Amino acid sequence: MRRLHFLTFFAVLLVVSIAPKARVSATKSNISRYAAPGEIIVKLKPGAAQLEIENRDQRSMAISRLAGDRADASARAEALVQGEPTQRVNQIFVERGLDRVFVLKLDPNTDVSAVVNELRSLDEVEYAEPNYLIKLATVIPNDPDFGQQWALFNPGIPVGDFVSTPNADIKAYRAWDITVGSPNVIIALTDTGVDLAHPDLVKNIYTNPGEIPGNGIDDDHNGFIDDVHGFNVADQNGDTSDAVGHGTQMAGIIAAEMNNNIGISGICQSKVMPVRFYKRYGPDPSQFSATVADAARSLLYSISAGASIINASWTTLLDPDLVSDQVAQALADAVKATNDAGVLMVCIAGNDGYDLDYSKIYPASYWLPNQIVVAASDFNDGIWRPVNNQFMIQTGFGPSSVHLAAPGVSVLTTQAHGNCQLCTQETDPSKWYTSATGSSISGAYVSGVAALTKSRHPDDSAVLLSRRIREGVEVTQTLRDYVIGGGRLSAVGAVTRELNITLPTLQEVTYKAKKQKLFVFGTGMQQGVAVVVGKIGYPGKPQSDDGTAFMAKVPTSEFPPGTSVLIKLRNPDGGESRAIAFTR
Ligand SMILES: [Ca+2]
Ligand SMILES: [Ca+2]
Ligand SMILES: [Ca+2]
Repeated sequence: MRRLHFLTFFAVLLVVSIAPKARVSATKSNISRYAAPGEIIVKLKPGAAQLEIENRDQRSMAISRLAGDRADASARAEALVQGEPTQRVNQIFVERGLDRVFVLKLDPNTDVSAVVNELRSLDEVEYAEPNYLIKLATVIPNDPDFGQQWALFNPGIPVGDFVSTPNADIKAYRAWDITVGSPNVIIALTDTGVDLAHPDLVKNIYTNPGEIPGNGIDDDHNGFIDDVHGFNVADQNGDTSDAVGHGTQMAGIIAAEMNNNIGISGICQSKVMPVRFYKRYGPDPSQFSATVADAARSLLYSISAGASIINASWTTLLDPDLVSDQVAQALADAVKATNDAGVLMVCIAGNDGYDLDYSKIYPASYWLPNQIVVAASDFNDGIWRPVNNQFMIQTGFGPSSVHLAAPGVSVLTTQAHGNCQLCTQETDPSKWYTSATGSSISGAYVSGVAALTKSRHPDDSAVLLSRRIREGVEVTQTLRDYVIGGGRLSAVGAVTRELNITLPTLQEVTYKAKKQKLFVFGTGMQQGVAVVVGKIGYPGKPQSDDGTAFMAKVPTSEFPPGTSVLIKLRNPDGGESRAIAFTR
């Protein structure tokens, strides 16, 4: 593990700025520096008596009473799943047990680690964990003129005081000869919100066509009131303006408007859907925070709203002394749901110089098939190092755990205006731009390229999109020790990449309802094939030596009698069979 000394300063700054509330009880327990005071995420086991209680308030009370004496009159348990997801999405959530996850809110002075330990010993409880905090991964250089759009096309332009290397760029211009991105592709930006009034972003912000703003009614019946330009899962309303200024930086990289004679150009002209999970709790710009529970909710909303790509330029703020204990299981459940739903999830290696081969950073380290993990590279195709110490590494990396690198140093992007920590006070919109550095930025580049690739190949699953991006990289010697194969993102490489895939054929399906076993018969099925029922993939187990029969455990609820259900096969390499309709 390599770490930066001077980053300690940054870490302290972030902890203080993100979690000022935590200072109240910081002396009590180390956990309070890393988790929301008094908050615990608890997942009940299937069949727990509390889940049977129909009345929401009574159920909340019953669950909070699991904390015993520590649950005073104000204690409550909020369901992790918000709104009322559609049947298809709800199936995924139920399959993952997300409907059994609750956020327990106790007195802020509660000794959280003691309660967590008690809850873990109860029969009803599957897991319990502190509600850890989330941290952003952008650094702002001091020099406002530092940034350029070198990352898109670099003929060797100077970047600030530095010389850059020609062709150390992602070849965006060549990809744009093929596609600039379809407006039908939605990138969910799970972040701090977006400056919705920014003239270089306004055209490419997603608008929900079925929702009437500000009438307090869920017009499109998706379970979320007034979700016009995405949703604010932290405050449970339609306000997706930028609470911090971070999301606006991401939005500009991904989809700033091209050829409008102002500012910059994003990688794609697809639609960015802000899913805000950062909360402001006071007038001072430093008063914001975010928790694992709300990050998980942002992922669930992204699934519900039909995004095909999720940008996650953030990581959990884990206590380095307790890392092995801190898998953030509720976040893992939510990421698994994004995998079930076939949404590509772009994750970052973080800004703390950790080697992810040895240190776990979440969500990157869940390492599910729909996740792609990125580290930050600079304008010479080098790994991102601090300017004043070329022996240190600043980005997270991993020669066998990080898929690729993408530009993350001193790039020009859009800046939010108004009253927020990373906001500009300028009134002239032509000055609403900033230079930004960090693996967050690298994540945004990958999301933009993913949107271009999806626009070119609309039927691609998350796995196929990920493969085109990973196999379309430019291999560099300079990055070889830091990311798998030494690859740096290439937009033209991803968009033009042809894949070798094995297309399975599904010939016959039988279902044994009593044992909940679905048998599939066909050809071309690989080890690890998934049987996809509706949208959910179930792992297939081989039933014959010649690989022509597999079995998956699928609950009866998937097959309402008399209803036609589509079933298909998906090989681990991304090859999918034609779907056949099955009726029980
Ligand atoms: Ca709605
Ligand atoms: Ca409405
Ligand atoms: Ca522009």
